[in-house]
Amino acid sequence: MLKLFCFPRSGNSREVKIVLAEKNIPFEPVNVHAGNDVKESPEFKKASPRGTVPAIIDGEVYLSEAFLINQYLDHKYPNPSLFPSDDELRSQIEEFVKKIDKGMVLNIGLLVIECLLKPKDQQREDFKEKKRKEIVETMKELDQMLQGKEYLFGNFSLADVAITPHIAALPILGSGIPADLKNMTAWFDRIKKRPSFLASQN
Ligand SMILES: N[C@@H](CCC(=O)N[C@@H](CS)C(=O)NCC(=O)O)C(=O)O
Repeated sequence: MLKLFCFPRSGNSREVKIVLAEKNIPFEPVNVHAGNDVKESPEFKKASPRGTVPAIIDGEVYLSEAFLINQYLDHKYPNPSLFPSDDELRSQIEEFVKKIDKGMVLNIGLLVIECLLKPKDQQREDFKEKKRKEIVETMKELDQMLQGKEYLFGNFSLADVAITPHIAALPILGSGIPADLKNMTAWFDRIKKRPSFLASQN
């Protein structure tokens, strides 16, 4: 059975869990933060040379990086398809995910460190506000992109998967989708209704 190295609150791991659930692929989750030595094991190091989760072992395939794993899964388990076959659309999604990783996901990661991992007396309020503002700027772009669409690229795809678990973390970081971003609010409501989103929570 496919093995997924992950931990419960990892947004990047959740991206892969969403795809596994959408495609109904059985898997064995291995929590690398459960007080075990998994991170030191040769199999984890082979799957994830940089030591990050998510990482998978699927037969002979050892792979890390959420988007790469999800592309691999979509290719091997094509139903339902989450990555269009059209080359132009694929490149657009690839570019989009790179941009979102750099702008949005990185900023959310920095907020997690600042708000949740640092001792209270070392947290910088001005830094938090700056990051929250940058996140809202990206959300405004997403809201425009979603005008007249159900999902970012039409049908539900790896583009939606790459961002939703991170958006879900915003409320515990003193942020969230501003109410005036109506397209994004409606989109996230649709996402939350998908069984894969619920299934990926743990
Ligand atoms: N670009 C990578 C980022 C992976 C990443 O930063 N994962 C975090 C957890 S969300 C991690 O493994 N941090 C080290 C740790 O928690 O031990 C991806 O998309 O998979």
